[in-house]
Amino acid sequence: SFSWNSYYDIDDIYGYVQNMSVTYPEWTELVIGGESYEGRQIKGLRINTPEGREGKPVIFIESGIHAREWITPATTTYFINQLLTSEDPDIVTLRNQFDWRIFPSVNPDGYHYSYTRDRMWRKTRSKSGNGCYGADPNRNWDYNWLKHGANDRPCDYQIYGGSKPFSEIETRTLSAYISGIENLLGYIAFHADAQMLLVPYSDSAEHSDNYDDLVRIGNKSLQYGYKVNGAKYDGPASAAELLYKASGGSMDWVRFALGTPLVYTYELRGYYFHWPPQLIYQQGDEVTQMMLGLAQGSKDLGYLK
Ligand code: 0X9
Ligand code: ZN
Repeated sequence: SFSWNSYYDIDDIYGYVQNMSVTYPEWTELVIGGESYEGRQIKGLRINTPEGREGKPVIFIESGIHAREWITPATTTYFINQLLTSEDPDIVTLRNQFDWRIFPSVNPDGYHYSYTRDRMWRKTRSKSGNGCYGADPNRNWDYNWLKHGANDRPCDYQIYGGSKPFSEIETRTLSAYISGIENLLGYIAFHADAQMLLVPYSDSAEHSDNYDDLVRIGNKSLQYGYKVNGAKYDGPASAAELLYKASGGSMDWVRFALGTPLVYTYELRGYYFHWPPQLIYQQGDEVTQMMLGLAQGSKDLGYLK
């Protein structure tokens, strides 16, 4: 059965998601966020009761957009488990505060390929021309597409932006799902393994209008996380300034094309995308506290009633 001391292939991850929807029918709804090139459904959970979620802001969690960043789906299922089973009153409050949409793996084909064939695979698995496969799904969103830190070479192993914005079925369908969400307050993307907290812009050194709020709330999140393992994350700061300029990511599209107020990229821990499976729970507990800090910070700054 499913646990958090090993890494699982995509069928088991989605099986866990499906199981939770059956085990906690009052609290969860299985949701399909989109589909993949190889025909998989991108499965997620909506968490809260129908009455509980009414009028509550949505927080969306996007995980595993990069195939090789295995700690992100593992951490996200860990967090789902916390929301559904923890008796810690703070976590119970966190569950009840939002209309959660949580997607542990938004690049299922890539993840499966990384799991079974090529550990360092990052992209999708579409046929991209010249006999090569895949585009970087975090360079494929329709905001400043291909402007910085991406290229038009299908055989590039890392940062091929795709043949056009939303050329990949995963980003096209997922972005349509996200566009349909009313009351989207927060969007969180999990990556590995730079151990940083990043906010928009991803491709300009300018600061967006609520940049200072994003940094304050992000600091609260990092403070909460720090208490768990004493792990220090860099930031919060703009992705362009702290990491590198990269256009076409989900973060800037959700922030500026949709106008979502609170948008973050968490770069989790690891070493060349490896994180010991026996220690998934450490990353999971840290992220759970980070989400508590994020909610607290949002409340302190008036984003949340
Ligand atoms: O390059 C990325 O997409 C992310 N780093 S990773 O090493 N996990 O690939 C950073 C994403 C930050 N946001 C954007 N630059 N859009
Ligand atoms: Zn990544």
